Amino acid sequence: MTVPRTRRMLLVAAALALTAAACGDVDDPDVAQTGTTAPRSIEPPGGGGVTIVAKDTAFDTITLDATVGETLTITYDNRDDGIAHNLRVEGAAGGDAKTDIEEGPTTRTLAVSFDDAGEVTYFCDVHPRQMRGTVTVSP
Ligand SMILES: [Cu+2]
Repeated sequence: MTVPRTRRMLLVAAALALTAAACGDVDDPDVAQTGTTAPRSIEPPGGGGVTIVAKDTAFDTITLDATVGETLTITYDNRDDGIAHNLRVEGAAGGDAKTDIEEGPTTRTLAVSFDDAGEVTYFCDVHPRQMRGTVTVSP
């Protein structure tokens, strides 16, 4: 007699635990919602975005991917204090796309698109040997 009774109590305890867990699940979304702020996004709507950091007269990113006809938005972050850099992307639709040559720190955005598949080069006009990379444009 004592064994079934113990089992029954364990079942009741288990059921209570499940109920408590279920209540916790119901409460969680409310807690998450009250703690959630408005979504923030630095990405422009509808376009792919990448960041290139210029530091110590070098790019941190030397390969990029793009697709013909799609806009690639590049955030160019020159972190070299007092050193002038820019970003020029050769072979973009309508001619080279480039930012102004400016001393850092400065951040600029460059939106580029490509009419043809293949590989194109990007570089800094001031330091074209040290600071350069390749965009692979897919059809
Ligand atoms: Cu440079």
